[in-house]
Amino acid sequence: MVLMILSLAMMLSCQMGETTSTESTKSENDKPNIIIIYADDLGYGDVGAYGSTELKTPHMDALAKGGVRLTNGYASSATCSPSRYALLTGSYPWRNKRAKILPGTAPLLISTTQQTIPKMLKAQGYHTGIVGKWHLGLGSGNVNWNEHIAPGPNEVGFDHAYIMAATQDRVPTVYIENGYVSQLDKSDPIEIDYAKNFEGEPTGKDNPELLKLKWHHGHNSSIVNGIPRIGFMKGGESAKWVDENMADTFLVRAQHYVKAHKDQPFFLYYALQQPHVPRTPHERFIGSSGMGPRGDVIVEADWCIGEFMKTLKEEGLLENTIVILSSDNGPVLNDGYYDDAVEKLGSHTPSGGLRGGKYSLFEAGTRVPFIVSWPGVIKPSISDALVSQIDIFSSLATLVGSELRGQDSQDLLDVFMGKSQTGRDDLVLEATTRTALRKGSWVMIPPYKGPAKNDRVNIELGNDPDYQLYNLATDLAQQENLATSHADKLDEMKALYAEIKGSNIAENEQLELK
Ligand code: NG6
Ligand code: CA
Repeated sequence: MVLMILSLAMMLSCQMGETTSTESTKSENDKPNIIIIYADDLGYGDVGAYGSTELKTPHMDALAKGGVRLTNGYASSATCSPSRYALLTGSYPWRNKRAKILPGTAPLLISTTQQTIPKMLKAQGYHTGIVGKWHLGLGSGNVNWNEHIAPGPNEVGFDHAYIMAATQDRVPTVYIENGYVSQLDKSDPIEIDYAKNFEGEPTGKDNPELLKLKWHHGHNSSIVNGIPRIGFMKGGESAKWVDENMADTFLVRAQHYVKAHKDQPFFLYYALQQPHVPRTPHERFIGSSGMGPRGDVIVEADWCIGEFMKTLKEEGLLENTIVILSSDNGPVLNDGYYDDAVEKLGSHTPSGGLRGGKYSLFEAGTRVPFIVSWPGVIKPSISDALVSQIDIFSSLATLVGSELRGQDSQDLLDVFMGKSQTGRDDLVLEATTRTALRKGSWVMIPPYKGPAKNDRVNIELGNDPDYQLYNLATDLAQQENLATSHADKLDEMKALYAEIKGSNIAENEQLELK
């Protein structure tokens, strides 16, 4: 019956001189859909395909199994905003002095004149969408959250945007759809301030009795949904998100986006909020990992990826869609709330044996899960090639026939397609405005002032008064500093580092060049 109706419809459309839907889809399908699934603070060792045995991530593992699993894939930075900036623009974050962890009131970090992946793809006929975490600033200062909020994602290339402005732990705790706060009641306007509270409003610091989640450090300003946040917020009651529903909300939006735009090539940036704090699994996932909320939200994120992939399959898009899965920076356990991340970790190692974690110049800060899947096109493989998320820009440009290139972005399409094992020669790694250089298997970290370790998060930052030099080929865990014993190598690295960074040497950098 269905078939009959279909063939009748096709006959009719042919008679009317139109191409059949099958034909038009085929020609458009020459350009694959492109999806970037970007987790927040997911560590190298948090994924089964990267060695996690305690924490199960079957859906991420399935992507890895069917695609290229990169073992030397890096986020450009050990924190969020700089990594996202670099991912979308193909430029090193340290070129932009404002590319630091942004408050919810920060102006847009990407210039509207800058090239971005979505702009580049739009010019090649793609529809472009973002669902999830933005954290790249909005407006041009002093945003009025009750009116049209711009510039933002729509002004840097996204046709459609359904986002949270900053992080789940920062105000405003509302969703923003194409520049407008979703579900806002104008008679209860939103006010945001990162410096001072609004009179009479409770805070995490003064009203512990109102909290369902206790703060450990930071996170003691406004309370939303029983969770103390960074920054002060007043009003906007009807628009406030329910943290426990966030995963479902973004998933449904991402699925809807795919269904709505499947008839033209599309680019979707699906930016998951997990496992960043506050970790608030939906009740379906509570207890699912045995590791407390951090593990549970990773299980939840993995489920979301599975559901999302199911939608691609149901819509017949699997074979014409590239899915890139990665994370914006490495893992952290206690990032400011008492949520048992440390206490219930058991034998799981989020860093996968790498040194450091989020905020760190050591490997676990920036080396992240990095998977490229395109069923039927990419032959499953494991690649040790050195690649950065910065390279996605130019590689996708080549794929879709664009001549545009990101400033620091290398065309590594063949690596991402599993056809070559030759990645970058070198890469500058960044962590909270400090930088280091990787070249081949060597990593050089210049001297930095500052504590060796951030005790609150219990992570070694990579700071040392002396140069550090590690050979990852023999010392993946960065235990043996070879700066003295390999002085020639150190000099070579210093010279290249100075050449790449040029005048962009950070203020706290104790760089001594001969
Ligand atoms: C830090 C927050 C941390 C997290 C981070 C941003 C404190 C003490 N810590 O300042 O909890 O929000 O910023 O993380 O406030 S990121 O992944 O978005 O970069
Ligand atoms: Ca992050």
